Formats: sequence, C-alpha cells, structure tokens
Amino acid sequence: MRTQVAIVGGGPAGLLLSHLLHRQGIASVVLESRDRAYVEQRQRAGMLEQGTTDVLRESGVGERLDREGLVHHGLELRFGGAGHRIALTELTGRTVTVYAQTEIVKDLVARRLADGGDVRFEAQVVEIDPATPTVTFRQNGRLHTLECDYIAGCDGFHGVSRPAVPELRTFSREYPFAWLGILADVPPSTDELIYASHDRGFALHSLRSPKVSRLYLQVDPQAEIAAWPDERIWSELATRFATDDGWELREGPITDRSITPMRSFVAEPMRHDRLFLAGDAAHIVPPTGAKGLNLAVSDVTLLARAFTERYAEGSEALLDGYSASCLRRVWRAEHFSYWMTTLLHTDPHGDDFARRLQRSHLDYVVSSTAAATSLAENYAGLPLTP
Ligand code: RFL
Ligand code: PHB
Repeated sequence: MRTQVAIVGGGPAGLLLSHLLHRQGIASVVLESRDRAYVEQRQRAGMLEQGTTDVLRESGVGERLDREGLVHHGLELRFGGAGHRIALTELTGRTVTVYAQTEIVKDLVARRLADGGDVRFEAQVVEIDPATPTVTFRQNGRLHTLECDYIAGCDGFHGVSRPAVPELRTFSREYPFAWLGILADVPPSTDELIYASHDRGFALHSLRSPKVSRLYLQVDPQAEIAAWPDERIWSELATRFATDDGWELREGPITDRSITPMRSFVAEPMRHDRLFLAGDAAHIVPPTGAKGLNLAVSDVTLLARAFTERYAEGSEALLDGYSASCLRRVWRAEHFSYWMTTLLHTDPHGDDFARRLQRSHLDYVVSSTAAATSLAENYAGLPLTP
C-alpha cells in the first residue's frame, strides 16, 4: 500500500489537509482510530477566525458555513456587574464566525468521500517511521503498512506522532482550573459571546444556533461531572453572569456535558525527517482565546502550500521553513490564550492583591482603545504569513 502523504488522524487538521492536497492533485490516505459518528459528534470548539473561514470558503467547503455560520462583530467582557463591548470589527476590520467544529468535520468528511478520498475510520496507527517513511496501522484486527513520501501527524494531543520525533523540546503550563462545558436546547440569552470574570470563577456564554446555547464554567481541575447536576450548573452560571441591570439567563435541557482540563503546551520542532506535526499534536492552548482549532487550520494551510510547492516545483524550501513559520504564529496564540486566561479566571490560590490587579487590567482593556485593539486583533486573528 502506498500514497504520497500519509495523514495520521481524521480530526479537523487531518481532514482539511487531505482536502487541500486533493485540490492540488496530491494523493493522501487519512487514518483515523475512532469511527465516523464519534469524530462527527465530539463537542469542541466553535469560534472561527476570518482567516479560517477564508480557507474553508476558498477551498470549496464553505457552502453550509456561509448558510448556517453566525458572523459576529464583537464580544462582551463582563465583570463588576456590568458588560463592556469589544467592537472587534470596528477595531480590526475583521469578523469572527460561530460554526461548530462538529459541523466542519461533517462537511470535510462528506466532501472527502464525495471526491473519492481515502479516509479510513477505525484504523489505529500504532507505529510511525519518519525515515523510511512508513506508517503501521491496525484495522479489522490486522496490521497494515502504508508507505509514503511524507507523514502528517494530525493525531491530536494524545496521538503517536509526537513521540516519534526525537530530541523534542516541550514547553508547558498547567492551570489550577478546568472548564465544565454544556450544550443546551435553549435560545442563547445573548447575541454576542460573553466572557465573564467573577470572584466565584470565570464563565463563558457562547452559542451554536438560534436555538442552541453553549456555556462554560471554570471549575476545579479535580471536579467530577457527577457533582454538577443541572440545577447547580444553571445557578452557578446565573450568579457569574449577573448584572446590576437584571440581565436574565434562559435555561433549558442540557444535551451534552464534559470537563476539560486547561493547559498550554508547545513541542518544537514541528518536523523530524519526513514527519510533520500539525494541530493539537504539536500544541495545545487553553480555550479562553478560541485559538485551538484556528491554529490547526493555519498549520495545515501552510503544510498544504509546502507540499504543493514540493510536488509542483520539486523545491523543499517551504517544507524546510514549515516548523519555524508555524511556531511564530503558535507562540503568538500561546501568549494570547495565556493572557486571556489569566485576565479572566479566578486563581484559587490568588490573593486579594492579585484580584485587584486583575480588575485594574480589565478596566484598562475596556477603557483604552489601544488595549482593546490589542485584544481584538489577536482574537480576530492575525494574517497568515508564510
Ligand atoms: P483532534 O481534533 O484531537 O484530532 C485528532 C484525531 O486523531 C485521532 N487519533 C488517531 N488516529 C489514528 N491513529 C492514532 N494513533 C490516533 N490517535 C489519535 C483522534 O481520534 C482524532 O480524531 O486534533 P486536530 O485535528 O489537531 O484539531 C484540533 C482541535 O480539535 C482542537 O484544537 C480544539 O478542539 C481545542 N479545543 C477547543 N478549542 C477551542 O478553540 N474552543 C473550545 O471550546 C475547545 N474545546 C478543545 C475543546 C479540545 C478538547 N480536547 C482535545 C480534549 C474541548 C476538548 C475536550
Ligand atoms: C465555543 O463556542 O465552544 C467557544 C467559543 C469561544 C471560546 C471557547 C469556546 O473562547
């Protein structure tokens, strides 16, 4: 069995890479350990930068995104009982779009299959050899070997690609909190996202559609989901979002819930020999800056360009520059995600001094155009440079 690019992992990074390569006439095989329903239903990110929607649209998978995605021009920072709008579009000229990761994955899987793409579900990669290069995977209880020119490691944080890079340097930060995320069948109580900082902890009001809300609560990293029955979740959300003017949070049936630990992580370099890492396989950000999925998309956009140059012109210049190009953008997103996280969360070990500093910082961000613009341009996403 042989292909040009073997793609390990069928999340957004692997699927989009396969699609972008196909459009340039480059063959790939996507190996995904889970089944199709599982990858299409895994609840995760929802906020897309304009650069991300541009890539999806320009590559011909933006039709449903254009129909169902909700374009946003601002967000709200809420603290001290009042909301403060950050006018993203006014400050940056850019917009962001709410369109769930589950929908992007569904669109990409459907498109790959319609284009005759080779996407194998329940195919678990067990070994990667970046030198030969080959990928060994298990499917239907049997081991298979896939030979290729290059391997793209798009298998997320817990995958097998990153450990195949020797002499990897890693950088990380664990945070003393986690996010409890829920999906609820209730119309959103807001048109724009609300990021709330409260003494009891952070809360985020996001949405999925005019009828479905997505909400998050800062919780203890050791918290058990069983300790959070519906009434406790809604009451805690209402407390953290409360304003002096009596804003009300609508409640509804909760259809999905999970707790995600928060961490920052970067692995360098993102390449070894014929293996290239992309997306969560190489880096993780805490979700406060809404950057994880967007970074995965920018990585594979650069990687697809580099493979295109290699196959069309025989040059490996872009492949050689891939890791450094990605890491510049990755570290900007790492800093922004860390900054948003510490700006908005309540440190359980923090003292009153830390809380006062945080409040001063929040006041500054919402009252200075320079500070608000800095938040806005990072949130809306910086332009993609090679
Ligand atoms: P993914 O989506 O993790 O996909 C990797 C895929 O690789 C498969 N895999 C393997 N396949 C074959 N063989 C193996 N040995 C394999 N090992 C793993 C996995 O089954 C999976 O299908 O990584 P990708 O494509 O890089 O995409 C990145 C995004 O998914 C991620 O950055 C964001 O979802 C991060 N993230 C969030 N980002 C946000 O901006 N906002 C959020 O609200 C948000 N919530 C989340 C998240 C990530 C989470 N994770 C990783 C636990 C919530 C969660 C729970
Ligand atoms: C989401 O809608 O899931 C979402 C939005 C913004 C974030 C994180 C998650 O910062």
